[in-house]
Amino acid sequence: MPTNSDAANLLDEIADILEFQAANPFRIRAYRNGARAVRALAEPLSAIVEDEQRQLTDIDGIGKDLAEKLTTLVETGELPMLDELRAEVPESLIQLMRVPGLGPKKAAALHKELGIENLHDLRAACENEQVRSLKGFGAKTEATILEGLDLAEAAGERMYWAHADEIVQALREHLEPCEAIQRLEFAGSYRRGRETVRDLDVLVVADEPDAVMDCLAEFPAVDTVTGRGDTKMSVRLADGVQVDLRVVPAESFGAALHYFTGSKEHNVALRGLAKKRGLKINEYGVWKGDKAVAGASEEDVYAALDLPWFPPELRENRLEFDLAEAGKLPRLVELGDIRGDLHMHTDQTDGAATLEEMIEAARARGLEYIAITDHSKRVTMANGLDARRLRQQFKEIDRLNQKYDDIHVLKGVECDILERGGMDLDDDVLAEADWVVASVHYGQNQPREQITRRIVDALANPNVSVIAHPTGRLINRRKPYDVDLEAVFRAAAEHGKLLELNANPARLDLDDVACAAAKRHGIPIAISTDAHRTAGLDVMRYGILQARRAGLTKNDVANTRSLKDFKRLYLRPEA
Ligand code: DGT
Ligand code: CA
Ligand code: CA
Ligand code: ZN
Repeated sequence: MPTNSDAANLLDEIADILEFQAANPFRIRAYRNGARAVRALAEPLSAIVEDEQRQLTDIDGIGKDLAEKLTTLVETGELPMLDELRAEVPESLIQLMRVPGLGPKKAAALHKELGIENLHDLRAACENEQVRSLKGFGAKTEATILEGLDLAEAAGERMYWAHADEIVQALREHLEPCEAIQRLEFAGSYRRGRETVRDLDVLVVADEPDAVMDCLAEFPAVDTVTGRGDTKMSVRLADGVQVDLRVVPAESFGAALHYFTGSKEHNVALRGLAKKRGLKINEYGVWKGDKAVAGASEEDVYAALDLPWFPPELRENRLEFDLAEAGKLPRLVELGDIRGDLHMHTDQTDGAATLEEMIEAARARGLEYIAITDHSKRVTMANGLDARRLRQQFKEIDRLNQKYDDIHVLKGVECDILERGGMDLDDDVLAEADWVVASVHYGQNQPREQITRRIVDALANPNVSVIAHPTGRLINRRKPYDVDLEAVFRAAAEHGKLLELNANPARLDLDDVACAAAKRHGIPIAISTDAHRTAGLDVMRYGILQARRAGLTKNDVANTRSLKDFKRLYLRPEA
């Protein structure tokens, strides 16, 4: 059960994110006042919630809406509104407003005026004295922020792959002009597309290692050089991320790339296979006695062991060696295979763009079909749709489908699975939709049996097409529900339903292991962006990476199908 101080912190976090989003000041103040009131309470919130004679609304600073949320929080440990907000704002921006001396308002101004996305941008802007020139900032604020950044550096979680990728892109751009570099590759968990990354591993072929290391030292985001040898260097960036650089000879590049791509488990297994053949494998090459039989390319390294080249995403010693042995190493799905996007929101609920703007954005990205899936009425804080408003939206979609001939818009809805079980909208309404995404947003802390039953029952509903973010986890921030995934897989397979791989880098839900299991059950996966604004459509690539790690091929992913095939395979005949 959350303590008063936990509850107050959560309300403050809601206020922070709302303030960052420039929400209505009265709304923000309501959460701040609520946080203060809860912090000041002389007894636990639960005592008041459990006492039938008393109401939370009796407390000064707690209105009806807040009282409801706090009751849910006390009874279930959940604050669904905060979960939604956390999924809307990139983690790097939340880190930004956490920097001591900054806060949401200033963070929003820096984001808006200077395009600052993360701690690294922030440090750069401070050091270039760009921050002091902004209205409402000054040299003193700038210095305070720099001190705050030093504090934040100690944080040290694994970062989202999406964040690692931002650093990699910047670093690539910085290193590319360095003439000493002949080849450059990022290895490690980043290359394997793992959902989180601890540090970055860079491999370089160069004649003059010193020139390369000098160049890395000049990368603007570098805070400290933590180690430097003849061919090895480690640096720490302003946001605390470590980068390991190794310079290797061209004839060993493949072996080194293989070794430092990992995973360690994959490498260990490979070493075992080499040993069986009387070979030795290390970061310099594959060896027969002291003669190198391979090393320049990864293909050579694997070929020396009679193995095919493994896509890095598969190198976890989970299924890749068995697949290779059976000659069934799959051709993995690619971003270019995607033709549709089956989960997105508009300003009718908690999205930022209009229906037409979302359609235009999807067209601009070359999508052939999309499903508009706004929230249902249970999600009051997102202004969820009731039957009347949903039918209104369907009419609007019919109208727009007349207008465009290069994209088809499916009439969809993201319908909540109620806490007590059952769907938030009546079956006659759901039957009018082409595509029904069923979601758990409330009652996430229910016992395993109860929450599993809700999801399994939803899959049995003939109107439900797919389960969205089936485990509800938020990477680094919230555990999955205690759901029996095997039971969910059995139900999905039995009823011919799909499961979602939500591509939001904070969700990536189902994860790689679960997607691979779903595939074994023959369940088609829908990789969906769950976009809440037009730019949200671009997260598809993170979902693709996770799908590749699961060994999914184009045919395993429902939204690679042509509209015609998609309709034939996954929609009711009348849709
Ligand atoms: P991370 O950084 O925790 O997200 O994950 P990785 O996989 O990037 O791990 P890292 O940076 O410690 O090492 C990079 C690669 O180097 C790793 O994937 C495999 C290889 N490696 C590191 N230590 C060992 C080891 O003790 N044995 C073997 N066989 N390989 C290792
Ligand atoms: Ca690493
Ligand atoms: Ca490393
Ligand atoms: Zn959604």
